[in-house]
Amino acid sequence: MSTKKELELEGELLLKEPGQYKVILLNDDYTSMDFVVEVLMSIFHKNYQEAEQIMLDIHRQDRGLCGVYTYEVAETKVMQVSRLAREHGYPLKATMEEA
Ligand code: TYC
Repeated sequence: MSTKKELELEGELLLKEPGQYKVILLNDDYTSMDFVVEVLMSIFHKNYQEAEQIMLDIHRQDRGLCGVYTYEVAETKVMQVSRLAREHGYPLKATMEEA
């Protein structure tokens, strides 16, 4: 059982600290490696070396962390990935999960 004080503190924390969400990029057999590097640089603000490393990790391990953001920012990045991929004819997908 939580005391009134504990519930109040919990409520304050929930108000003050928005949840953090991981944006994960998924591997597939069709998206080009160069395009994934471009996505990581343009949407997730990685430099070329970081982007290439993350892309290779995803290629080998099937998924990879692109960044941790608030819910709305994470949701926007997931949508930007699917839009850019669709525009270029690639099936690349990103998902988000609670950090
Ligand atoms: N597996 C892809 C290929 O061999 C490259 C790739 C890497 C695709 C990362 C998606 O999130 C991805 N062309």
